[in-house]
Amino acid sequence: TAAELDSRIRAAKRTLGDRAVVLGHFYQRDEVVQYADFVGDSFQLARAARAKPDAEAIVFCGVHFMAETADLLSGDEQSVILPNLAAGCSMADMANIDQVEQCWQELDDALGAGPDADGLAPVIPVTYMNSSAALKGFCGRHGGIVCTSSNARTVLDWAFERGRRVLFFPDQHLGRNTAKAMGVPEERMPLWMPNKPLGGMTPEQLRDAQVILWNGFCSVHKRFTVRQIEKARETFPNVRVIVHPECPMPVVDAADESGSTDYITKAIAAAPAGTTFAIGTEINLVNRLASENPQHTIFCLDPVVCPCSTMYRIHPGYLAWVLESLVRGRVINQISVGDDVAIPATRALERMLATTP
Ligand code: CIZ
Ligand code: SF4
Repeated sequence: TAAELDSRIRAAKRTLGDRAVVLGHFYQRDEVVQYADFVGDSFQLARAARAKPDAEAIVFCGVHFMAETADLLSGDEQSVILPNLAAGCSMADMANIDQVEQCWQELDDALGAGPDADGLAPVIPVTYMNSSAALKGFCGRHGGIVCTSSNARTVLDWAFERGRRVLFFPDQHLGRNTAKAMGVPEERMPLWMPNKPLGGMTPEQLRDAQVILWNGFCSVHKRFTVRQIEKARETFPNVRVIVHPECPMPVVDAADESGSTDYITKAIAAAPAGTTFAIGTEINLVNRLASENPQHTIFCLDPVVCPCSTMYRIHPGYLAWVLESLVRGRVINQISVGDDVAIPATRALERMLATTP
């Protein structure tokens, strides 16, 4: 029962004390978040892991790529545990490393590998944090970098100082919304379709491209529509609509603002009491923001509940299981990135940190 699970989890956490730290992503359900020592986005949680060097085990309630990032940024002696190994991310899975290598080979053949007369590389690979460690490592090996939804624009500026074009993984929407805000015309941000020769584009399109967008998306944020924004405005004429930049471009354009979880949280905190917000992001986060901010009216743009189905795979039962195993001295469901990937992936992350400390 829920009460039994609750007392098992609390007892295990008490026994483990500082030896284990439980991290909870913003999109986790409240039944899990209640046990988290830190709650945050993927990058904040990876940093929280590093800030707890005494914790032998980091129990990461989130999805696979986030646990990998925590392993990259945490100490060598710390083990990162994902309570349910089936908690992946469909977006991260859309940029499969073999397809990425294939794409890179084709780009090399079409554009040449070396820098041009201005010293600019033909393509700089940039990956969103929401990607496998293997893809971060790929970017690290090819002069590329990682970005988050908060610093995507700064990171693209960094990339354009070094290259003619950016190859952006895996979220086409974050890439397109960011490039558009920087003034890149839409016809110069073609979509790369894996498994099509030259990604399905013509040699001219490729030559003129500024941002080549990998064909990935988040199934949660892709659901938001312009119609939902219109409806919210019909019902609440003064509503402030904020959406995450993983939403499609027409939705970002129709919203009043777009921004990362951190942006949304700060905008809500800074608003005068009594503001009405319609938010286009994951439902667990929106509901939590609503209950933590009773001075405002806050609702999710999508009336049909849309949690992230893979985040949802972390259940208190799995948490009890991994914590009790730790009590018995057993590390299960460990996520460990091998050095061949970890070294270049960390390099790509460090480039980002140097750009946006
Ligand atoms: O969409 C996601 O999964 C996000 C924004 C995660 C994160 O914490 O970066
Ligand atoms: Fe992946 Fe989207 Fe779920 Fe985030 S919300 S973990 S990007 S599927």
